[in-house]
This record gives sequence, C-alpha cells and structure tokens, in this order.
Amino acid sequence: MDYMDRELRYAPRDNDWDTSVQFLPASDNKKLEKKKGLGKIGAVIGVVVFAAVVALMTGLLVWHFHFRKDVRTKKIYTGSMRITNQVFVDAYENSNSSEFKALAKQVTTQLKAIYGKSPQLAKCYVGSTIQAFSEGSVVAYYLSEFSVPSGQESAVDKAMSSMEQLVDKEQRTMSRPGNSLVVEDVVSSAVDSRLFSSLFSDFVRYSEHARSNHIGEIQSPGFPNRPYSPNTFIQWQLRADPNHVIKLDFDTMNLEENCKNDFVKIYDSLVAIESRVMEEMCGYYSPSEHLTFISSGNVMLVTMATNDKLDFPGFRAQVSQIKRGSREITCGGQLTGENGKFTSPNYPNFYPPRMSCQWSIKVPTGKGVKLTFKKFYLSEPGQDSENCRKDYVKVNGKKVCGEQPDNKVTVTSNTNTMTVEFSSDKSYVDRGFEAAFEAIDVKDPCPNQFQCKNQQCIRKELKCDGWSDCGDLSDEINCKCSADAITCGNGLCKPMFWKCDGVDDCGDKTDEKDCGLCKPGQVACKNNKCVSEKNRCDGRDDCGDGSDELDCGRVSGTTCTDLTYRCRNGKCINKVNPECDGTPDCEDGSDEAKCDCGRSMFKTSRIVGGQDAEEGEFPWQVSLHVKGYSHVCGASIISPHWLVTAAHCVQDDGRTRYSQPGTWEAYLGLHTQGNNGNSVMKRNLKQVISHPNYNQFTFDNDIALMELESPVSYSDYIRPICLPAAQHVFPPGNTVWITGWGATREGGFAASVLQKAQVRIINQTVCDNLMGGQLTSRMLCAGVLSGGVDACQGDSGGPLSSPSGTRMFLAGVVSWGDGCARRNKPGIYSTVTKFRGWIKEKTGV
Ligand code: 4AZ
Repeated sequence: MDYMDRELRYAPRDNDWDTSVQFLPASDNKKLEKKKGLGKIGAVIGVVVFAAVVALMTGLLVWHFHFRKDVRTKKIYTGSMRITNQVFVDAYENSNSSEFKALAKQVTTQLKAIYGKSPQLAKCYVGSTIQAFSEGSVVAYYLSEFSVPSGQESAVDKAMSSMEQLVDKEQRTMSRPGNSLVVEDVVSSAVDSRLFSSLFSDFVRYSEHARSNHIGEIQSPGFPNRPYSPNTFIQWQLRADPNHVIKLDFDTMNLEENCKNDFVKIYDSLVAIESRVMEEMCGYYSPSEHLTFISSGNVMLVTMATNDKLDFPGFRAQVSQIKRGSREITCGGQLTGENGKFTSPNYPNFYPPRMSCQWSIKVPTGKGVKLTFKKFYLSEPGQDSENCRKDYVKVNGKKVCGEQPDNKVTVTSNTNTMTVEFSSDKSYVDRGFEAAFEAIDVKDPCPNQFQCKNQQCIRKELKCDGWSDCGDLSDEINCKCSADAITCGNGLCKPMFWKCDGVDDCGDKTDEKDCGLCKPGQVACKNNKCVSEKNRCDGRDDCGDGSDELDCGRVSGTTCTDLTYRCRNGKCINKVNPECDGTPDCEDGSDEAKCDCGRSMFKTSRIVGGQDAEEGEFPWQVSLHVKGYSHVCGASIISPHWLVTAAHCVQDDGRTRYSQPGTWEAYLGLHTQGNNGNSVMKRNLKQVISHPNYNQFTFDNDIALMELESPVSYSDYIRPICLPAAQHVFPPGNTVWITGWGATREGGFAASVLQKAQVRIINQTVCDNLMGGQLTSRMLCAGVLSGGVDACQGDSGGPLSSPSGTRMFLAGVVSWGDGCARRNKPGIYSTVTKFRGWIKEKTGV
C-alpha cells in the first residue's frame, strides 16, 4: 500500500486506499424473473411467487451467514514511539540507508509483539511500515494496518486506545531478547478518513531539512503558475536540527472554500497522527493575515489533500528553524511596575503546542493587581469551557479558555502579586492572548465607579440604566426600575421606548406582551392591521398589503404586492429576500442572476489588532478624495462603472464645487490612506448624480451616484456589494457592519486604516422617538444604543453592509447623526431599498 511505502515519490497501485468497501456479488436477477406458468390460474402464480420469495430469503440467509462474515474493513493507524535505548544517527533520515532499514525491522518486530498482547489486535493485524525517525532519543513514526471483520471496528479502536498498557505488558515480558527496544510515549490514532480517498491518483511525499540562516520554501504543486491538481495527496516532512523547532510561515493560502474537498493540515509530528494536529486550513486567507506556526519539537508534517478539479492557486510557506529558547518562543518571567503588557508566545501568530509558561506579576507594595485580557483566542475542537482541559490560561488558580470578547475578562488580586500560567496541549493551536496589568487600590478597585461582577469598572450612572454595560448583566440586576422604565419579568429594567417595538429586549418577551395591537389568535400585518391567524397563508390578501401571505412556502405565481419580489418575467414570489440566496425561486431564475457581488474573497477570520478591517474584507468600500486634498467621504462599488454615496457629500459650498465630477478622485481597493499599493485603483469621475429630492435641511433622500471615467476590473480587493431589491427587509435587531476612514470619536481624527464595527438595525418607531421625530421613511437607524459604536464624520457616503446568507447587501448609506457614538443616539442611514428604482433608472444596475 502506497501510504505505507517508504519511497519519496510513488504511484498508487490498484485499489489503493480502498478502506473497506467490498462489493457483494450482484444477486442473480434470473431468479427474480417472472416465470411463465402452465396456466393463468391465480393459485399457480401464488405458488410461484411464494417459491421466489423462499428462494430469495434462502439466498439472503446463505449470503449473510456464509459471505458476510468475510467482509473486512481495512483500518490504518498511525503513531509514534520514543525509543530510549538508541541514539539518533544522521543516516536515520534516509529511508534507504542500511541503518534505517535495520532499526525499522526492529521496530516492526516490536510493534508485532505489542499488538500480540491484545487478542483483538493480534487477530486483525496485517503489518506495519516505518515512515521516519527523528531525534529524541530516537522517535519512530509508523503506520499499522489491520483487517477488521465487519462490526468489530470499535473494539479495535478501543484496543488501540490502550496502547500504553499493551506497551507496558510487552516491556515487562520476561522472554524479551536482550537487544529489545525500550519504548515510551507511544501514541497512535486512526488516519483521517479523508486521506483514504480511493480517488487519489497521485501520492507525493517531500522531505525538507531546515537550516540556520536559511529560509526554505514549500508550496502546492504548480504554485504560482497553475492551479493545484485534483485527487492528490501530498505530504511534506519537515525537520530541524536538534535543539531547534520549525517555523512555518504561510504567505499564501488560497484553497477551495469547503474543507471537505481540499484542505491543508499541519501536524506536530512526522506522520499524520490525529492527536497531533495543529491546524486544518482551507479557503482563501488574506495576505495580511498572520499565519505562522511553530512546532514543539524539531519535526512538523504538512499534508494537502485535494479532490475533484476546481481551479485554486494553492499555498506557499516559508520554512525555517529557530533555536529553542529564542525570543519568539520563550514566555513567562517576572513583570514589575505600575502597569505592563505581555502576550502568549508568537502572538498574534499561533502559539506552539505543548507550551507551558508562567508570569509572576508584582506591583508596588500595598497595591493590588488588575489583569485584563485585551484579546483572548484559545479555542480548539473538543474544548470544554467549564473545565478547560485543553489549552488554557490560569490566573490566581482559575482557568480561562476558548474565545473571549475583547477586554471582557478581568481578574483582580488583593495582594501585590499575581501568577498567570499559560498551557497548550499536544493538539490544535490558536492565536493566544494579549494581556495588560495595572496596580490598583485594593480597598477601592474602581474609584468613583461601579465594580462589575467580572471585575470591570463602569461609570456609576450606568448602573440600572437598562443597558448591560458590564457585559455580564451585573450592573442591571437588583435594580428598582424607575417610572420611565419597563420592569421585565426577569427583574431587568429597560427603557420604556423599547415597549412593543417588536424586539425582545427583556430577554423574556415581557416588553412585547400586552401591546394591544392584536388579540390572541390574531397576527399583525406589516401595515399594523390585525387579521385572524387562520388567514395567514390562505392564498388571500387579508391584510391588504399582502403581508399575511409572505413566506408561506408557496413561492411562484403569487399576486404582486409592494412586499413581493418581482421576477424579470413579471411574475411575483412571496419569499422574503429571495435575491442571491443560492436558491432559484423565479421560474426564469432572475432572482439568482447578477449575483457576483457582496462577497469578500478572503476567509473572514477573527481579527487580532483592534477594529482595523482585514485587507479585502470590504472590497466594495471606496475612499472619495477631493483632488489634491485628502479623504472626504466614503462610497460603495455597485458595478465596474458606478458608485453609490451620500448626496450631502456632493453639495457645493462657497469654496468647493463638490457636485462636479472633476473635483473628485475615487480610491478603490484602498486599505491604508496614503498607501497606494498594487491593489489600489484610482479613478476620476465622469458624472455625479445627486438625488433630485435631497433636502439639505432634513437630509431626506441623502443619496448620490458617481460614474467612473473608466471602468474598474474586479480583483481580490475590488468587488461590488449586492443591491437589495426594493422589497428586501432588514429586520430590527439584525447585525450589520459599518466601515470607513472617518473620525474614530466625535471631534477626533480620521483613521488611516479602514475601520469596521458591528451595529444593529434599530426599530423605526423607537429611533424616531430617540431622534426627536426627525426620521423620514427613507432613513433607517443602526447603532448600539448603549453608545460607543457608530459612524462619524468622514464615514458619510460609505456602506451599511448587511450580511444575508453568504453575501453582503447595501442596506444603507451613512448619512447623519446626533454627534457620534452617543448613548441613545444611533447613526442614521439612507434606506437603499427606497432608491432601488432610481438607481436602476440612472445606472442600469
Ligand atoms: C458626518 O458628519 C457624520 N453618527 C456621519 C455619521 C454620523 C455623524 C456624522 C453618525 O459625516
């Protein structure tokens, strides 16, 4: 079997990697053929049928008891063991050397003896091959094959999971020859079933030994000139000198999106032992993403498996070795002073497996220590967040693990010292953490502030104000609600204007009860009428606006209303937001036409490093510069020729003719202001079309279109956002994104790197109350009402991007607000759905 072969490059043999499926001989159809009888008497037919059934049953029984027991599954386990009574020699790196062959023979003999200690394994064992050796004293990597009778697979798995005991038994055997190997640290696991694909037509194995002061490179075949090949399995065995570890730094990772099809897997081992997986990757990662991995020892394995053909470029990574104890991988130590910062090793890249670090923090005598995790990413499959049995951070004896929100985990100590431990186990690594400590007054850890249960300090006025400012609700419990607040059933207080707004603000729906709109047994229409529940989806428009007939499962051929989606052929469908959702709903497929929009080309990952967007994360974002000056407004790409922005950005004033195309230059694909790399396209404008009904006093109809002088080509960094249909709904409570280079706080400076933030759509009535009745139906509100997150000066004209399925839709255009990020003052956006017809008329998009 090839996977068990030792050659560096090899071709598969017939039936290679056929895991288990053995097809049974097809049943003899002739037996089942209807036989012509002597007469047409029913009784005769009955007898024939009966005989046929008996024959079939007998056949099945014979098959079951005679053949079926022979059905066997081929199971491959991979593992490693440490041989302590041998010394590593360089020749062990070469599988053709006599030294390698001699030790390999000894190891296979020993493996046979070990499996022999389990009757279950002994009877299924086929054989083992040694894949490689590495230092320490000598580590042997092997593959063992078993042929398992059907139904006994889990018994074999169980026996394999107690390898340690079998090794113990074998090592204690009296009759062992004197030159037997002394082994420990035996690990084994079943090989990832995806590596068994019988469709693999090519198996390749490469070896690379990293050297000091040298950066090697590994890459998928054909990179960067052609897409990687289908149905291929490749492994790269990476080694470093003794006392060194391997650093693997990906500069490109661009695979098919679905990990079931194509993936790259990194192991902290020389063979694919599942309990030593460091990370599995697929999809397209932004080049600005930190993707560096460090092994725990001097070996690492990278595997790549691909299935059917679909063209993707692949990956490239730099391989180097770093000395144990060098700065990148050391951690822990003494930290003193009033305040300071520290991170997990290799942050913001992936920490190595099997790390163990301890920091001892000491602040001036008489003070206490407060530790806050600014970033915290310690996730891995199978982690249990209660006991943190895998990777964890331990502060004052309490473990924290998983992924935690920024700045939300705070720990204080009553003395002037604190111990922080970090531990990573043998499998799966993550990006780690960034922590800050400061000295506090133990008696008053939150001077003039409220101390949350999670040790955070918040302003006193924020207690019992209806907002969870602590993040753990501790500022909102045990409150006596004021007269202008709702007392929720669960004891929380919420501002009165949340009552009956259609959103469950209390969390127990008490604020949405007794709203007096509709009686029990009735449903509310979009136009606020009430109709009987029985009228819902009965095929008749009982509401008068069609809302009782929306999303009823029947899709096509509905009567057209303001709320139904109109297909290109004029027919209407009653599905909410059917456009570009991946399902063709219109008979003519027009709801899925023109859907090359609203997608970032990169895998959106968690962001380390503030609210900076990742490069290419919002490829429709445009920066509008006044020529010779700098960034003034944002805009969104909707086609290669057209941008959408705010009308108030293009109104002349005494000094500048903002309404003239010649005033502007548009930067597409821009990430950092002033940094116009290859991915940035600069365009002049051909025309600027401000909405004819824009009202400069009320900001009503605050939308404008810009035509580019020459079209742009789409790239990873330049792509359009999807325009929503006029009937598209963006329900209150939905999370949407705001982006821009605007001021990072009210009256503050513009950002140089594109910023992003998440806000929620806010109910129209609630928002109108908050904004003193200044809203029109062409405005929509989004924000975080507890304050702190908002668009601001310079963000105007930019997108309010709303995720729907796998795409982003342009829900709004940044328009105005009462200051920025103030409490109860959301941002106001022009409602794009209201202008869908106008955009189509002017641009054809
Ligand atoms: C502006 O001046 C602006 N908080 C944009 C958005 C908001 C406020 C001001 C919303 O461009």
